[in-house]
Amino acid sequence: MERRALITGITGQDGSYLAALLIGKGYEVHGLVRRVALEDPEHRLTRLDSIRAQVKLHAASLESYASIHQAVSKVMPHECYHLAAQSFVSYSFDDEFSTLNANINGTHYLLAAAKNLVPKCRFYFAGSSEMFGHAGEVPQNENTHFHPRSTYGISKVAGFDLTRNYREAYKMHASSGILFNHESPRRGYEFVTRKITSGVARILSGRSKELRLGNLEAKRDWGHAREYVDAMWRMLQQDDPDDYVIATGVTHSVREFVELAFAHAGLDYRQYVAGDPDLFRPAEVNILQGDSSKARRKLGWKHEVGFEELVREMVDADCRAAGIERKGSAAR
Ligand code: G4F
Repeated sequence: MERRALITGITGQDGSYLAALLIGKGYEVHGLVRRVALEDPEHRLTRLDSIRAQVKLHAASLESYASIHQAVSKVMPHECYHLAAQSFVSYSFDDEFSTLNANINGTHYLLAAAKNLVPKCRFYFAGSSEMFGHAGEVPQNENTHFHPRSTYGISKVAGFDLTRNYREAYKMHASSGILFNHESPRRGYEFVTRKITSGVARILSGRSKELRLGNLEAKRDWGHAREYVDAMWRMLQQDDPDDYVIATGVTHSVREFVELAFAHAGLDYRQYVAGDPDLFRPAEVNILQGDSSKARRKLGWKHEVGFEELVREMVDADCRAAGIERKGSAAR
């Protein structure tokens, strides 16, 4: 029997990798997108270019229960992956209200529509290591207390609690992945890793002379997004719903990322990177490091791509996109 999957946030980094994974497994893949994306496909659907003919897109707004209800009733999915969110932590300080509204209500609307229309649908919620925030222990696992440090983190805790409550109250197969930072050449330019690797390419091509960054001492557990979407799928194949930390278990500072990215391009970052106090956050998450032993044990999931390989892949991709040919850069 063909299985139907519905993905919110399908146009993003994770959504596009997940859609390709599910197509490869024989799913009929549907995506919820904003109407503007359908009207401007050249700019807004680029990550779906290679699979565009194989996905069915439906216009809906996460701010409208009616539009979500309508889309879910059309698709009647067997599996639903809720990835869409205002996901840029820094922006959540600029507009706390819209971050909370979009992220909490969007999750609630989708859960409610699934419960009303397809109660046997398996549901995935994209939780985040930002829920741990100012964590009391390192590394963090599924039992670590949440202490979010932004409205983004708070909205994800609320989404996590909603998902757990639908599981307990309505017996839905609803699971949350607590994903640590995951990157790739498809990462949005606003996030620090892509800002750095695209900045390296701009400097190499002579289009820029410096890169302005905020807190270089923050530490993150960075993995590859392509591997992390596989964990999402594995969660929904389990007999019972549950919550899982997905991480590499290794942490590096932003400074280490910068140093390696510039060095890979043959540059010394100290000559190009300038500190910008405006880019520091009002409340920072100083260190994230995940313990994904439960996912390894129960899902059989593990990461393969390490920090150095990830940084090199992102620098190489941005250099290629900028038309820079360098010796030894791996084509992918
Ligand atoms: O790349 P970031 O913006 O990612 P952040 O805040 O860790 O959040 C990402 O990962 C979460 C999972 O843990 C997701 F839930 C979330 O949606 C998102 O994908 O910032 C990483 C670190 C921060 O400590 C930040 O202060 O980099 C530091 N940083 C230093 N300079 C900067 C900059 N971040 C950005 N975006 N831009 C800078 O110029």
